[in-house]
Amino acid sequence: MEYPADQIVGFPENFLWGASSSAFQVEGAAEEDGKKLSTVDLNTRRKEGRASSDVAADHYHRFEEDIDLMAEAGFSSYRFSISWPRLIPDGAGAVNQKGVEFYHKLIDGLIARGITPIVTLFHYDLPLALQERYRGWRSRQVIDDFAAYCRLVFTEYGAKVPYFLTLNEQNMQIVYGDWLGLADQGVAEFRQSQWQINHIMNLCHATAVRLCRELAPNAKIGPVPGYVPLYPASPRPEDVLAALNADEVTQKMWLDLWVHGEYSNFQMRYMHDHGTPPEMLLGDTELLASAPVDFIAINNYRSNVAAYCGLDDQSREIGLNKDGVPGQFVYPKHPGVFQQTANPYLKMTDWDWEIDPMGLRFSLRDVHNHYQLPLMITENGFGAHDTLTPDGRVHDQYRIDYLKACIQQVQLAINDGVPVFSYNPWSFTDLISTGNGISKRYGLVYVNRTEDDPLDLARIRKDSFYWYQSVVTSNGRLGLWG
Ligand code: BGP
Repeated sequence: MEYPADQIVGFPENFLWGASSSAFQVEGAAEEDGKKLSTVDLNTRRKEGRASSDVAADHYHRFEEDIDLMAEAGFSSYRFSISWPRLIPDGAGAVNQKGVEFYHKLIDGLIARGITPIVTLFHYDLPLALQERYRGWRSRQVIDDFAAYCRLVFTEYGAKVPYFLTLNEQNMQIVYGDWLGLADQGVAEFRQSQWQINHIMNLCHATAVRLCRELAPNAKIGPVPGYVPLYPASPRPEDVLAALNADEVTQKMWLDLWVHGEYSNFQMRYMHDHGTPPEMLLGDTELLASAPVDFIAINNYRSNVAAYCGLDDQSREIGLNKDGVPGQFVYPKHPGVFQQTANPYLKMTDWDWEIDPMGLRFSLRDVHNHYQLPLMITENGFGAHDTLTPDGRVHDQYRIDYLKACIQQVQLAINDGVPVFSYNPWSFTDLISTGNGISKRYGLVYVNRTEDDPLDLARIRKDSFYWYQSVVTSNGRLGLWG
């Protein structure tokens, strides 16, 4: 729908404006004050020539300065994750009081500044000890250990935090395979066990929802999928069905389960044909069915195109662009299901991500049409090679252009009737990317460091900071349409 300018409603008065981060990408202090390593910490260390999570953006030591800057920007929300191995260094057993105190200070500091904490329980940082002890997500033991961790989080912070998120982008962790170290014995082995891993993650998700109800009854909890609209390559029915397939097998399968509490016939069939279906034990079905969510949080950066892929075609794994030189992305092929292709109508970032603000509105409409739940946006952003210019500034007009177009689309989705209640772009300060160190920057605030030298880690407000500040402080009345 298009609307005349005078018919575009504003953002609701209590709309939450903020930004987003995750522990291993922003905190640093990877082995300090009792914290031990996570699987993803180790992963970042293995990426040659890339900044690791050892220092990252040093938020652990500079969080007061960072939340002062958030207050200056006028934020009313901040989405971040708690590090499991900072709270329970070995994944199970002894609690690290210094870690517990750190998040109390962070949460109290936010609340004192009028900023609502939105807390992710798990953002890729599985305690390394659990990977070494029983291969992490491959063992059902992780469900009990995750439950103990969640119990600690809800008991300590549940009265202060109104919104919790379960496992960040569980769907993408499975779809991308070897992206974050899940394929520790190769992609072929991972593909055989992926549905078992995913099932165990689903049980962890459901366990977290149930514990939240019990221990933090005033808080709301929801899942946070990576959401990528899937457009058909053409009106050819084969392509349209391929897009439907792609949508199901990369995201709707997960959302259906989290919202409806059971695997659909389609999912069961797909899991059976692509790997090994999960082992269902007594009580699993009941657990999954007993954990309806309160809202859905979505992370959206781009859209994809799907085309027909015949059964006799060669299968091909996705290949992410990891160095920011355009043209590296490898489009995956799933014979009999779909293949991903380029979108001739959209420009791409240097990392070959389609630039598609309207895709955000599409996502919000699509998810709300299917599930009829309130929505928040927990990630959306523009990764770029930013430059600190001789005037001591970062002129990131490209990021302003992108975020402005995205927020316009959020406003239009609200006009369409979608109940969106919070927007948190990725990221507040620069932080380390999942695969590209510090070279792929997303922040509204520049962090002065290079890949191999932490320099002074100074915080420098980018042009996008000032622009976003005007949007936030005017509740979207300034900076969007003029
Ligand atoms: C999301 C992750 C984030 C973040 C973001 C940008 O999928 O939840 O952790 O990193 O993507 O991705 P990247 O860092 O690879 O550019």
